[in-house]
Amino acid sequence: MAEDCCSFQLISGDGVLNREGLENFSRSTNLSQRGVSYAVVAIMGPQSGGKSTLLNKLFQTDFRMMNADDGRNQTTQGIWIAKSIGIEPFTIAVDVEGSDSRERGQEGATFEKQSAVFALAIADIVMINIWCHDIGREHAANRPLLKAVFEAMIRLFGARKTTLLFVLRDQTKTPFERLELSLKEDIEKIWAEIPKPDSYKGTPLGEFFKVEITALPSYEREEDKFKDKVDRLRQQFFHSISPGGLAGNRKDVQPASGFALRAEQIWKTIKENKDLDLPAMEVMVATFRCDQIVKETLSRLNSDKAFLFSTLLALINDVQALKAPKFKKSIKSILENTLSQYDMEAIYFKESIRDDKRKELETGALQVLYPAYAAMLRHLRSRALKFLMTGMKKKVKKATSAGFDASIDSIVQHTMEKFEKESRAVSISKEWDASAARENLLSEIEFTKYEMETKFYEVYNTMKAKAVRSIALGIGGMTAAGVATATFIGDGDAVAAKKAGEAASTVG
Ligand SMILES: Nc1nc2c(ncn2[C@@H]2O[C@H](COP(=O)(O)OP(=O)(O)OP(=O)(O)O)[C@@H](O)[C@H]2O)c(=O)[nH]1
Ligand SMILES: [Mg+2]
Repeated sequence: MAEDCCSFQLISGDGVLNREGLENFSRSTNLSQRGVSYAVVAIMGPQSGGKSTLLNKLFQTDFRMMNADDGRNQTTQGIWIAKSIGIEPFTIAVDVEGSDSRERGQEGATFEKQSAVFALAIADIVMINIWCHDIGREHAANRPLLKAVFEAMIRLFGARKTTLLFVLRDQTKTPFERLELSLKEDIEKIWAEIPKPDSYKGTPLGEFFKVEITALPSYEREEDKFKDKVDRLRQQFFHSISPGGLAGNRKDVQPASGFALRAEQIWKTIKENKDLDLPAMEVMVATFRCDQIVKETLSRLNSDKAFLFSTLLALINDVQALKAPKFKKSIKSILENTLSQYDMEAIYFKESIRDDKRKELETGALQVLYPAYAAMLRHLRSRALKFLMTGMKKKVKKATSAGFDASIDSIVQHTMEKFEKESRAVSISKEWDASAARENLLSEIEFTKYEMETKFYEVYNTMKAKAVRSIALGIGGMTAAGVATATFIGDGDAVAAKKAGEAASTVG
């Protein structure tokens, strides 16, 4: 299926911007994914000068062209855009309503000026489409247009270095060099005439623009030659943004993902007749877009959560996974993947804004992933408790009269150290600390210890009391109680401790 150029009317003849169409265009052409690898080419010039025809031939677009049988009436109204077909990098073609229109009358001048500012603010290359025979003519239609373009550029100075590509239509027998010279003189004259703020007085035109000139044979009279020349011109739009390319000198390129918002804001400012402060606008667009990218990335992470958590849960329950820190690796790669999705889209926006928003994304992503970490901590806590119980039981069985505490203190310490180490090993952020889980574990240990201790001393003290009672009764030698007493006096303490230890080890 042939690729769709997705042309649409961006700004109506009444100056209303079609925001939905613009968003739709960005989406369906995947414009946002282009980073700074895209170019914008606009065309301006007198009405019925063959602008739409030229764009369609150059970029295989489908802008409306005048039907020759209808007479020279206005065809393109407002501003249209389309994606050029088969050109790398992605090139947006902008078709601007013809200047000097009969239909518009007086208020046409306003729209003409507004569209000139708009075209210069968004396009890397502005084609000025003029009739060859108009060059050098004092009252030619292109003069007010050039004035409008230059004045607009003064308002935008510094923001970008636009390429002005003059396309001279219906080339006559006059040698191209003569035409070129004459046009350059014209341009310089108009440039000299326009009022400039003091700071720009004497600034050469070349500071603002890169000027290129080309001429085309008549489409109507020399169609084949026209086609050949247009094919060659089309080649110049391949790699136009590379050094030496048509737009190789452009400055302060803004990422494609902010194109829609930027176009909207630029037009709004122009309509309100306010000063276009492009650097300030870039900050606004960057903040808004980076914020949007954060939201989109987080919402993707949230919708993948069930799947991601099931993978993590399998790792939590896999004993081997803990030895090889698979859980941490896995959760870390989820976070990194989330951040890199953001980086890919946000990379060309102003660094300070991009970084601030990235931190917000990281905090948000850590919040989404936190339940998996909390589940891991619960798992580690119960592992630590099991470890403690096994250790305590072993130790308590070997307990001596030196006391219960001494025999198990080391195992408690060992358990806590193990928990600390393991919980540190699964955390991927300073914000993720295990202090609450540690507190819980400590109280659980405390309680278990208390249970065992109670049991231990219950048995130990009973036995000890029994032995003491037997001694007091003065019975020795023959009776069972006597044996117990004698044993206790000999190594009885150890026996009591052993018995107590065995009893205590049944706790839990
Ligand atoms: N003489 C001549 N006519 C042309 C040329 N290219 C296109 N045309 C004719 O000029 C008429 C206007 O063409 P469009 O492409 O609609 O011109 P436009 O500049 O887009 O017109 P508006 O959008 O109304 O400003 C059509 O009849 C075209 O066939 C050319 O190179 N020379
Ligand atoms: Mg047109």
